[in-house]
Amino acid sequence: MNYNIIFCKHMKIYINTLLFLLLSFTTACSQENSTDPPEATGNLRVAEAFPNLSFTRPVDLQHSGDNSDRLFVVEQRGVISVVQNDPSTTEKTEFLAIESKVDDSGNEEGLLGLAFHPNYESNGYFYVNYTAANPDRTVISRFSVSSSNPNQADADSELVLLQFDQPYSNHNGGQVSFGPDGYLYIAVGDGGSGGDPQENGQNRSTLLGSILRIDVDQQNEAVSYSIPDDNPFVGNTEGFREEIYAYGLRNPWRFSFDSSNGQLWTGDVGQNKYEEIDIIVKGGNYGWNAMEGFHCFNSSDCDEEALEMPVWEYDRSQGDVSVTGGFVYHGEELPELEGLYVYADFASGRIWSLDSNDPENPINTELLKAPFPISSFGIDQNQELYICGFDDKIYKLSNE
Ligand SMILES: [Ca+2]
Ligand SMILES: [Ca+2]
Ligand SMILES: [Ca+2]
Repeated sequence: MNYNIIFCKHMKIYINTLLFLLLSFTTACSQENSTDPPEATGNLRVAEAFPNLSFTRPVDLQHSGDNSDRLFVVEQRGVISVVQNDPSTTEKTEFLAIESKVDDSGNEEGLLGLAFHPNYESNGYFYVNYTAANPDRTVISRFSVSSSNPNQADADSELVLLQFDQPYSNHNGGQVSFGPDGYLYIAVGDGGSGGDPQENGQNRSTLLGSILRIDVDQQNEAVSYSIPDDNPFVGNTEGFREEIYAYGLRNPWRFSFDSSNGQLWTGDVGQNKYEEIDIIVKGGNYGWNAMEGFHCFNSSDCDEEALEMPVWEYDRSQGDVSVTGGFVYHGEELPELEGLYVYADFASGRIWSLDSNDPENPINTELLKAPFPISSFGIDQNQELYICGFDDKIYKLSNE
């Protein structure tokens, strides 16, 4: 046993915890100094969805699409819990536990995303996105539910679809989601460090800095997926990875599809100045690291031609640090949000709605400032919106 490695790993966890506490502390201070009401602006407030339950560093929330009204909460350490979607529930069941496979020693590492197959009810397949060590890498895998217990996955059923090296511990993307086309979309960050030192964002011969799209239902001879025929770089002769759907992204941690029109919305985390919201189009180049938001990055002049501009950006002047992409709301409980994109800032806890019906004049409205960091949003089978609080609780927006 190499105690040095274990010691270093624990030191790394300790340092990351300190950094996180520092970030939380800074957030708490800025909230105290704010003249805004701490919890509510307008009629909306945050309310605990499951007052009797806590989750350790929840980073994703999904439903299984089988009308069972269950919610699956992903904990960064490598655990997925399942709960019945009832606010009075006192029970959570461990659906999958893969801590031994997952490397969560870095603040942005761990089990980061979960997607249920569109035919989950019949095939029992679900997909995860996690980081692993030796070597540091991202793993995209399929698992199966147990044949005898719908609240238990078969931990031995892993089929690895895709792995790629991670040069630094941060910027690992995280989202995995099926699009309305039935293909699996995967968020991949630029690899990490700061400023994209390896220039992965603009390099289409790496998967880093992209949103990928693969077909998990057709297996190629060599790998357990195939490339959709109409992926934008299919058949290229320049060595571009054919999995790439869009590129020039820094860390598109969370994305989602608008269920009314299929538009793909993402929050792309910025470097030091601007956080951005993008609508992702096939083959689009979102500019990183030539641009950060609407601005040239590290230069006074950059070539904006052929780049996709954000729908919206915000700067960091009000204590915001890192965008958490959300959903275009189509639930029933909050009719005032119908058709609006709801998203947040991780550190400040501010939650906004964005109306981009007139793309030339998007209307961004602050809904409220939550008193906790916001790692992710999720929806249930009725498209009602949930919030993963990094205070280990799950919340809903409420107008009551
Ligand atoms: Ca990384
Ligand atoms: Ca790339
Ligand atoms: Ca951009």
